[in-house]
Amino acid sequence: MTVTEPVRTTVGGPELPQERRVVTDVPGPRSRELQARRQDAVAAGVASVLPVYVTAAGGGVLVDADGNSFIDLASGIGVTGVGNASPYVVERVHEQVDAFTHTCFMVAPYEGYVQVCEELAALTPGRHAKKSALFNSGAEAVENAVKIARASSGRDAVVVFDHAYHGRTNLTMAMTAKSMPYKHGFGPFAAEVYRVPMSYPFREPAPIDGPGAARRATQMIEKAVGADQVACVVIEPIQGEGGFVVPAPGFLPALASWCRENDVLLVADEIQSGFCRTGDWFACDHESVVPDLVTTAKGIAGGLPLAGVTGPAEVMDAVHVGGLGGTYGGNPLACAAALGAIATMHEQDLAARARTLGELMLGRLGELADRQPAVGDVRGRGAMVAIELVQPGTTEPDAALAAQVSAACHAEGVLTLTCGTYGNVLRFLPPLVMPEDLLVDAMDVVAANVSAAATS
Ligand code: PLZ
Repeated sequence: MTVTEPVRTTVGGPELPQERRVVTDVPGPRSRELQARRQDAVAAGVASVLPVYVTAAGGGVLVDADGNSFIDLASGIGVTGVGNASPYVVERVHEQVDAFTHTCFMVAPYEGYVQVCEELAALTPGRHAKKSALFNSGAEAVENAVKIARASSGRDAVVVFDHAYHGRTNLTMAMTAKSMPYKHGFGPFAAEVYRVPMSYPFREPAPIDGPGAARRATQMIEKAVGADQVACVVIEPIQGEGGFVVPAPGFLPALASWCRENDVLLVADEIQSGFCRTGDWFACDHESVVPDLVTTAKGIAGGLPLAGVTGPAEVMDAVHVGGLGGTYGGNPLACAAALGAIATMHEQDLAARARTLGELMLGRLGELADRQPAVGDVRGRGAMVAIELVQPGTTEPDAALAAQVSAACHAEGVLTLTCGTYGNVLRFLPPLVMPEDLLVDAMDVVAANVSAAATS
């Protein structure tokens, strides 16, 4: 194939044609050219799921350098819930970039940072007095939540769960469960991190309800760590990278009660599940769980790097003055983007949109599971949905099938992601502004490819 001039779509956002369109091989010639340049310039350790080079994105699509238009079931790993180049985000960032780009909040502050903290206090679970600190990435937020928990409790131990993902920095690698690719060869890891069993209904060896699974975890904490040694229990209310694991009902409330009884801070890592993704502002809201600290990132700012830790004023203020911060944390452009994104979530009621998209996906995928025994489980909440692929009639993971289906979807113009400790989960994280007909089309492509690959 000769290298053709790219279709130059420089303006993205919701006005982009909302369609699946594959006009070249995937990746096409322009993307392959860029991929060759990348191979010489970009470290091999940084991988890409689908090496098509994006030129514009918006609504439910990504457009690449060859003019292909992909249905986006990734949202940049759960980031662009409001869509790419979302109008209020673009507007606010434009205004901010014209005014000033950076001062460092620790040097000379600005209103946007304060406003984002006010929003976080209002939106996160619980009506108590709350304060926040802002950072650049999810991992950095988790690190800081642990710092705050340790400073306020005077204790060292951090409890995390099987299948957890909390980041790639040294402390958060220790907190993350999966070795390859996140931890392999990168140790030694931070001390005083203890892992206990998660509630993972599909993979329980014997039936156990939510409170029972919580007791299993807290008994292990009491035996192996000692409750009075624990600064915090950190949990993703719905696990992300670990496989979109939704704990059994009652698990999170029982865990929260144990934490309260033992003066242990409960940290909800809502980095992937937060900001309307699961059909409410936060995944904890579904069972009315009020965590002590909440970590946020990803969906908060429509694609600009921003993260936060929010918690009770007295816990947050236990850290000495100057103990928290960083050069870029709460950068003015990122704060402007967050205020635009949050306004969009309110105005378009994206939590309701997430529920609608979720019902649509669960419906379609449920029908697929009924006729396809390779689909062992269909689960999720709101627009955070996944299927787990297995050897039919067992719970034996089939990672090869997940990879094969994902590649086939990519070739047909649907950007899917895999995840899970066993790599056998296909997960779906559409932008919450995705048109429904486009999502139906994407689900049909997924279903057809699961059926084709499972019976081949
Ligand atoms: N906590 C729950 O989902 C990021 C990671 C992708 P950062 N998940 C996507 C990858 O392979 O690096 C995540 C998360 C939860 C923390 C994080 C970390 O957030 O912004 O990637 O540091």
